Amino acid sequence: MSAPDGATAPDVRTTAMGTHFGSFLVDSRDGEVVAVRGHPTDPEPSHLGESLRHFAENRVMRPAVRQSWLADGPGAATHLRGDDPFVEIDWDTALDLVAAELTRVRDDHGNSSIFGGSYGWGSAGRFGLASSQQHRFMRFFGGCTDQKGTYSSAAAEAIFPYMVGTSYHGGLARQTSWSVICEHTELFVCFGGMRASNSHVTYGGQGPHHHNDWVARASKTGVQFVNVGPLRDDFDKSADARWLPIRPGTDVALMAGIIHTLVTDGLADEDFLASRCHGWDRLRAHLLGEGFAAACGDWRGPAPWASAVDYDTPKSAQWAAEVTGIEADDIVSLAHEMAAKRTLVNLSLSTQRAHHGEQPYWMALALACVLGQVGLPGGGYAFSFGTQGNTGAGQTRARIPGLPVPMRQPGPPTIAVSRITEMLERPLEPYDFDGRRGRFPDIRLVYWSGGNPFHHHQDLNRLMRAWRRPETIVVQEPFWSPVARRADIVLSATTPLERNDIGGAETMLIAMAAVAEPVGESRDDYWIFAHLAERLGFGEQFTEGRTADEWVEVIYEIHRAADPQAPTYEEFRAEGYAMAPGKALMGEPTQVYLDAFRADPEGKPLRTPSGRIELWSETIAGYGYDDCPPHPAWMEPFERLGGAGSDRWPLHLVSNQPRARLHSQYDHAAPSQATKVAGREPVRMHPATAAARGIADGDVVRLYNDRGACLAGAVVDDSVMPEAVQLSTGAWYDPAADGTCRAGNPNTLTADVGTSRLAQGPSAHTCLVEVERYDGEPPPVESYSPPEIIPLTQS
Ligand SMILES: Nc1nc2c(c(=O)[nH]1)N[C@H]1C(S)=C(S)[C@@H](COP(=O)(O)OP(=O)(O)OC[C@H]3O[C@@H](n4cnc5c(=O)[nH]c(N)nc54)[C@H](O)[C@@H]3O)O[C@H]1N2
Ligand SMILES: Nc1nc2c(c(=O)[nH]1)N[C@H]1C(S)=C(S)[C@@H](COP(=O)(O)OP(=O)(O)OC[C@H]3O[C@@H](n4cnc5c(=O)[nH]c(N)nc54)[C@H](O)[C@@H]3O)O[C@H]1N2
Ligand SMILES: [Mo]
Repeated sequence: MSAPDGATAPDVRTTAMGTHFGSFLVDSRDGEVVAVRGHPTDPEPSHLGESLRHFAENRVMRPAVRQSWLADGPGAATHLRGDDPFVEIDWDTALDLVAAELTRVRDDHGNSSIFGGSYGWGSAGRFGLASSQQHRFMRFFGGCTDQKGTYSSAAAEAIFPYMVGTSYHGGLARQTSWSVICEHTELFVCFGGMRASNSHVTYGGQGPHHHNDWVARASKTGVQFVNVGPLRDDFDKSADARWLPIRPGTDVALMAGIIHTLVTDGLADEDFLASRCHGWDRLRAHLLGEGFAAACGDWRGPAPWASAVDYDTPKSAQWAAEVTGIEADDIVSLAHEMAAKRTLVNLSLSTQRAHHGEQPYWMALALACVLGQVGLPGGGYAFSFGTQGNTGAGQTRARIPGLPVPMRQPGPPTIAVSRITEMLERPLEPYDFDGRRGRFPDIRLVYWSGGNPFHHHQDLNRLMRAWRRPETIVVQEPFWSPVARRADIVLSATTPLERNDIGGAETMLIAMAAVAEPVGESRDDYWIFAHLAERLGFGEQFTEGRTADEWVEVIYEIHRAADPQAPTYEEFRAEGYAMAPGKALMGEPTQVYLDAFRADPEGKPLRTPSGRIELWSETIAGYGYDDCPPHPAWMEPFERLGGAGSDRWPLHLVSNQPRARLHSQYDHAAPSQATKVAGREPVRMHPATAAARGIADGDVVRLYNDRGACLAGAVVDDSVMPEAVQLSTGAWYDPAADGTCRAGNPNTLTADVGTSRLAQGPSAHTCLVEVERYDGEPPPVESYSPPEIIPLTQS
């Protein structure tokens, strides 16, 4: 593309790059990135772009095999995964090894014994996305055990169809627009706040950033934000949000207390509840504490949830105060204010990444229904504002095609994505998932590309033990990341900066262009899978005879066939980007969530069994789960402040998304490293919390519970409620011999428990800990330098 303003010298080349955190212009000289600038269309580019300058650091230079595996074959000394040195090998040898191992495992144990779910964010390229590459490869290979759902929104995804008859992701695109909010909303109550840094990111490619601009505009037009959550700064100061600190994991109790107040004070919108909701009578009986018979008496099947739900205690403001730590008077006045004003109730995803995470999304919908404002301009129910970039900005994703992935084979099973440790621990044992009873497969080989389970999974020391069970683990990774170090065979992959691709940035296509030759002997994921496919006899099927660059062009042409106004491929590459006109209209800038249903509930029913919003689900009742009742309900989580575990572990761990990186990506690079305290991930705590433990700003501290421990650098800050500590995710897992992570990864502390048998989602945000000052010389962090490598020439 032509050099736009800002290119500094004639030998500097400017190319475009699309990422999950926005689009950028990359200035490079001789394959080195000299500057990363926000795309001209982006009013507020993310500072995360700076990380791209570090794409060549800490790289896997060529294929490498764990020494014991190379010497003694599959299953050798698996307890040394993560400790063994790696032996470099050439590509031919590596591809032969992997092809032979895939064949052996498939022939001896069947396709189900290969786990190829490969969860993770990888690249934002429509062609290069490693997980699509891998799925295409695995499906031509005959299939593998796959995964369903996400770490992001599993519980919301599971409960949505039962509540409103649409998918969670379908609902995302239909969110009430900011322009409507600015005009009509008076009170915007946000469970989990609206963290500005989180809104930098959208899976698959973030377009121009508009979130902060909208928040500022809304604030100026008089929208009062309420931040319900453990951190004051989950809202930018400029939004002037009212902070309501709550014990994390107790939002459902607060919502129940508000509903109870509305009902007993005669403020419930009984017309709306009667005409547009199904099951309100039952839910009301439950919340008023009228007993099981009043709430569920006419249910004829077994009701195992009855033992987990309290039907006898009224869920009054007083009751809610004891659970949440919020004063009863404050709950009552919030309830009255919500009823008096045009009120929008928003949930971040954090509220559902917790034990019984299905319930906050369901109870918040019930609350919006009791207020009777669902479907009114600026009122009702909202989600993902502040969780994902540009929610409500009237700008949705154009359908930009990607690499075609064949249908899944019927044979091998699908597990809930975050049940991986259990799957490895309990082969062939049964488990429940969303109304089905399945059996865990007997996994012999794990194949991963574009994700980092030693970032994303909970209770990493437990995962580490389960990770010893498969005979072979293959990982495709550009960097010596925590998962690469724990593989048997590492195939060195390129980053998006070493290949051409198409980025789909919401309503924009980005002509992602290589700025450098592949680092070392790394190869594109496509090249790797294509060469494996050739060895396995389906090369032609996998590649269709195309090079990577030819595929990129074909994908563009598929897009162009659907959009005749799109420029030619050559024009697109020369310009560096193209808009996808027309498709922007998918996200009407003045839309209101569920307005059509509200206006005409008979004519435009929801796709639920009753055609209405379901506050009671006959289908869920039929599942007979003890941990997911057929109506929204407060259920005690396995631990919480003021509840189970808090006598020994008095602090709640908030392991939220990091500001300075994307999950674990580029944690080794300068922007993320600049945020470290005492060389470790910063942990924020209230001055009183620090003082009570003799902790000062900058100290190395140890966080611990029964599951594990990690070190971190203390930051004393009164933006954190006194009973919580905040340690963001993503520090590169660096366990010492006793499992203590020296870098500060919170997933050494979190529990690996499914949200319920419905969603089986991750419960990362349900976690109690204690913190102490670390006295003595803290051990150095080792995860940012490569493991011990025996170079190719010596092996
Ligand atoms: N405690 C706690 N844990 C959490 C969460 C939480 O809130 N609390 N949040 C969860 C959530 S919402 C998510 S989405 C997950 C995220 O978990 P992941 O998506 O697994 O995390 P990433 O660090 O983005 O991992 C992407 C990996 O892909 C690699 N990669 C990048 N580009 C390429 C490429 O082109 N090719 C290949 N082969 N590899 C590439 C990167 O180097 C990196 O190792 O974490 C979850 N974990
Ligand atoms: N910069 C950056 N942005 C990101 C990402 C990233 O890695 N980096 N990851 C992206 C991804 S994959 C996802 S899924 C989204 C996730 O988006 P979310 O799930 O919304 O994000 P979190 O950061 O986990 O949580 C947001 C806030 O919720 C609060 N919170 C935690 N637990 C509770 C609770 O029980 N109740 C209440 N009321 N509040 C609570 C915390 O204070 C936290 O700061 O973020 C995306 N945005
Ligand atoms: Mo996520």
